[in-house]
Amino acid sequence: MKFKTLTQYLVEQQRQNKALQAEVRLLIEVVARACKSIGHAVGKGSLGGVLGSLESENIQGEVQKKLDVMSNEILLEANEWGGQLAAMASEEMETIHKIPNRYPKGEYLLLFDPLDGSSNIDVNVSIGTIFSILKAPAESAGREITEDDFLQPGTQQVAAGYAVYGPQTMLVITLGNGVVGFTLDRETGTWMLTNENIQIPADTKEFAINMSNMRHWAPPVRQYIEDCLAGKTGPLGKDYNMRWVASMVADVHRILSRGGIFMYPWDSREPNKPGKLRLMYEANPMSFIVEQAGGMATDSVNRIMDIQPTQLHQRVGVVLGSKNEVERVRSYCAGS
Ligand code: AHM
Ligand code: MG
Repeated sequence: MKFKTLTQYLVEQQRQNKALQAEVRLLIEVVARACKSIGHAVGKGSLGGVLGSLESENIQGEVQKKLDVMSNEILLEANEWGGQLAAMASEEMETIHKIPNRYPKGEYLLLFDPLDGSSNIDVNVSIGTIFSILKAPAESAGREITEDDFLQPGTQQVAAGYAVYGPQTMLVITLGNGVVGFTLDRETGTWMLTNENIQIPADTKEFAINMSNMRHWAPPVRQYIEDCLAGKTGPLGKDYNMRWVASMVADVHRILSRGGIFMYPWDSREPNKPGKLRLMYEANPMSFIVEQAGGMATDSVNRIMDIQPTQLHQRVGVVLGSKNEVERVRSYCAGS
């Protein structure tokens, strides 16, 4: 079987869609190359001396793993010099990373979670990289980029994607016209188009949530999960299955592969925060991908991509996946 390469796919996309700028195509290629390097580092594990934690904490107060920091550096270095970007922002950095003056600047903004699923790094379970591309506001031309320039709703994303480092290394992207997946041929180091037109089934019998937080959830979320657990004879009339990898990338990848609902809702452990996951680096790019695959993504009630961000590291509740099931959760939560 002959597969297209990522480069071929992107060049063809650009021919078909004149609005797709060459800069975006190049940017995705650079991000994909950086993901390949991260995948190599992840794959070396103890042999590369990359496992374990550092003394440092990130802006969210989380202890940084060596691979979190390495992945962040790989992405910064790879993307700094190409001339497509005005600035970058990362889950692992307090503020934005401006393109140094020695390099040309472009008009795009790149945001990423360099290594998602940090708790799985040292136990050899799938982890990933998530990214989102925005355009810098037109009025920022000729002046320094600021954090405020990044505070655009998810609907403004030009492209988004993730790489999952699992049994296979895969890259899933959207340019706003559907979702496609590439598998890394580890022998030739080439991303090959293996999954065209990815679609999430509208119905599902599989949910993903960290059940250990049940006592902290809002009553409607608790009610929904109790109804799922009640099975065929309960109000939902279905026997549900449960999966929780604790790497959003892996959980979302499963949903893109066979449907399901992923939930990390608000809970009372941190009552003043709307959720655990980050809007700009995790929720927005994943919502763009899920919507482009025919699914739905909400903060439990409202569409995530419509949220006007007020802070770079803003958090949000996340309920995404199979449309009818996300809609069901919305009806539980909106009624409360
Ligand atoms: P991270 O970006 O620090 O790795 O945290 C995000 C991860 C998600 O990938 C995953 O869905 C969630 O945290 C798991 O959280 P928990 O350990 O509370 O189940
Ligand atoms: Mg993360």
